[in-house]
Amino acid sequence: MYIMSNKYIEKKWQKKWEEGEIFKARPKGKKYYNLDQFAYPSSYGLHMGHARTYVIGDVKARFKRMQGYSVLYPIGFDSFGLPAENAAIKEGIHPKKYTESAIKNFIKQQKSLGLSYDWSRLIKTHEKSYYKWDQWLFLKFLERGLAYKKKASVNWCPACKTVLANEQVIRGYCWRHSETKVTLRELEQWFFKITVYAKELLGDIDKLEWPETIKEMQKNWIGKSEGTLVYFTLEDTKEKIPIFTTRIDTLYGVTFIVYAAEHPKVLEVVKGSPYEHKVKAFIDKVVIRERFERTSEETEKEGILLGKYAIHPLTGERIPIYVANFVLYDYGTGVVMAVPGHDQRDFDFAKKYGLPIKRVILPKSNENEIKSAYTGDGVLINSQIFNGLDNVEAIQKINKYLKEKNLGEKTTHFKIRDWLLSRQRYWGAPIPIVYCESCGIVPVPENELPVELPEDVDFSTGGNPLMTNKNFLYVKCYKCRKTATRETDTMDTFVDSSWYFIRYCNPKSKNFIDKEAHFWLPIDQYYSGREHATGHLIYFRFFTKVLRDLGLLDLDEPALKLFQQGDVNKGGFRMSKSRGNVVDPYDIIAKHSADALRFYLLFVSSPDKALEWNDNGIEGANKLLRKFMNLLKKKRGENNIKILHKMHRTISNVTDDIENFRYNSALIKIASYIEWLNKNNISKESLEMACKLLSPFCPHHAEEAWEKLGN
Ligand code: ANZ
Ligand code: ZN
Ligand code: ZN
Repeated sequence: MYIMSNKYIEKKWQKKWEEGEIFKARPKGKKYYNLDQFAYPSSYGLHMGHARTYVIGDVKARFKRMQGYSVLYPIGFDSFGLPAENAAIKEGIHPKKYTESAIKNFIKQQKSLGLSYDWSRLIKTHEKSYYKWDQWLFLKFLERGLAYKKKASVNWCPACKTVLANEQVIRGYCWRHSETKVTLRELEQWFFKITVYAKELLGDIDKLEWPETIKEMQKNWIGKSEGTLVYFTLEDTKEKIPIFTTRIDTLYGVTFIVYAAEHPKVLEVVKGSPYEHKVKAFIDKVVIRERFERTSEETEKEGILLGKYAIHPLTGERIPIYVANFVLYDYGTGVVMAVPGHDQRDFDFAKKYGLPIKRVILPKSNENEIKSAYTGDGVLINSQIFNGLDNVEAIQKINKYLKEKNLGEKTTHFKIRDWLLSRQRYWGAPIPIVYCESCGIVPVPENELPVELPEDVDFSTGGNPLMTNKNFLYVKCYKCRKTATRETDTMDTFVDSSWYFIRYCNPKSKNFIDKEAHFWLPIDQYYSGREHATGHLIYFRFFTKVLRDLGLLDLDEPALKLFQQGDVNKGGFRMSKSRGNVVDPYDIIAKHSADALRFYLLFVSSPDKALEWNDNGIEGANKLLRKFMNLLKKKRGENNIKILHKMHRTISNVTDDIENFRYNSALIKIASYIEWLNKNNISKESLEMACKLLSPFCPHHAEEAWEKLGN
């Protein structure tokens, strides 16, 4: 009876599913919002890594439907972004054309896997019906003071005459001009004030059922640091130098002060001094030429004297001031009190430049010579009135003392920075702002949205192509009707993916949010990779909180559960185009079957662990499917205790395994059940149960057998 080809079975059921709108999400009853991360439609198409995560999500969706849930399982395309624009520049294809053909191909591949998406909710971020809402949200953020403009430095290629994204800068050179060094330029750019939410974003992490590694990465990224703001003074001018430290207990061990190279004070204090020239050259080297390497651990610490002194707040000592590459401008106050006795970076620097190293906390072991920084706890020494205190206690005492003398105070710093959303790029959502000579920055009124991205632009000029369309560029000011110019920056594509999960709830609605959104949200199960831990996975949490505060959502968090799939490797390396070790899922499906591929991807390893691709593995999957289909030929009898026992045990175990993403273990039990049926007397019910158990994993074969059994 197993004469129907795999191809035929797959086509047949995929067609039936589509025509019957089987997977259309209907908002009633118990809901389950199952979400695969947005797809980026690259022209390479879908690779095995995608195939694996999609199949993992699809099993869950099918399983939850079988349990009686209304399942929302949508898909869409994050279709703006740099790669499409690069292709346009390099190959002369319009990004829209490039993107749309890539999407078509992607959908074909997704469908061939038999994924049970609700295709009626498909969204594409490059369509104006979508990005209109990016713009609308931008205006809301602006009203709330959560969007603002400030100067920030960007990578600039003098040959391209354009801004480069970080990934277009290769070891300090332009990706298209390997001879041209990238420089820095200060441009006015738009930011979202994510820092306002730093505390809440951090505090709520523990409410999430997410992989610990991702939660840890977010905590570090947000980076809460409790410390002290202490004031040294500049000897010459008596100006205060505010310094952030987490180790105020080491205050008496400070032997020099270090500024970040970008700090404006540096040039100010050396101006007109004999040090000026050298300091300028040093800054130029660090800030521009070594920009990309300097924060790495291995980079040699380097600095230069400013020829100025700071006065220690408690001892009154004169302390030399340096500028060096290892201090970051945008952390703390951009200046460090260096304690080489207890901080290893400071120690390395002091060794290199022959600066004094002083212990102020007694190391636990005896020492004749100081060989490295001592970073442990201990008792304070060389610290005047604080001598003899335990260092943790000393932090409290010194803080109190400084506060009384107005020399410092306790403070908390976060590492997270505001989100720079401006891109000097064409292929993105235009920021809805115009600039008018009389009125200044004028937001585009809501009823004028969307600000449409024009198709007719010139990619050959270098620069931002949007500036080449005069009809786009010049506009009547919305306030005074005089000629104004449009903002030509477009939005970071992470804006698009920060709220897409809301749009799926009502993709065609005239409102941003309607009743259905409240039904489906929050996401019950999300699938995303660790590469998004400190990007997308923070941004969509931030948006959710802002939307809540705007009164649009009543949620604190977008996704309660997050699943992170393991890599797909071949030859021990993660599959990737650049490594040349990709296996195309489409080829495997064409050669074998979607169900065989699905089975294989889920069987060989636990979904959260790496999977080593093996070309022979797929044969095993085929064999099992054949065995399963051959059961249909077997003579069927009545249920008996033995059958019922085996069957119900399997149901119970498999259910539990699927619930907990132990798909491989579920499949082992299903395979053994099929094996058992093969060797024992079987009933119709036990066979039907095999179909049901297998159907989330290999839905085409399961449906076919189910139908053959008369259902
Ligand atoms: C004195 C000191 C002594 C420090 C000691 C550490 C150990 P976290 O915990 O990451 O917040 N720091 C402050 N601002 C900096 C900047 N802009 N660039 C580089 N380093 C900076 O780290 C806080 C510590 O990092 C601060 O405490 C400061 O060094 C350094 F035994 O001050 B510490
Ligand atoms: Zn260039
Ligand atoms: Zn105006």
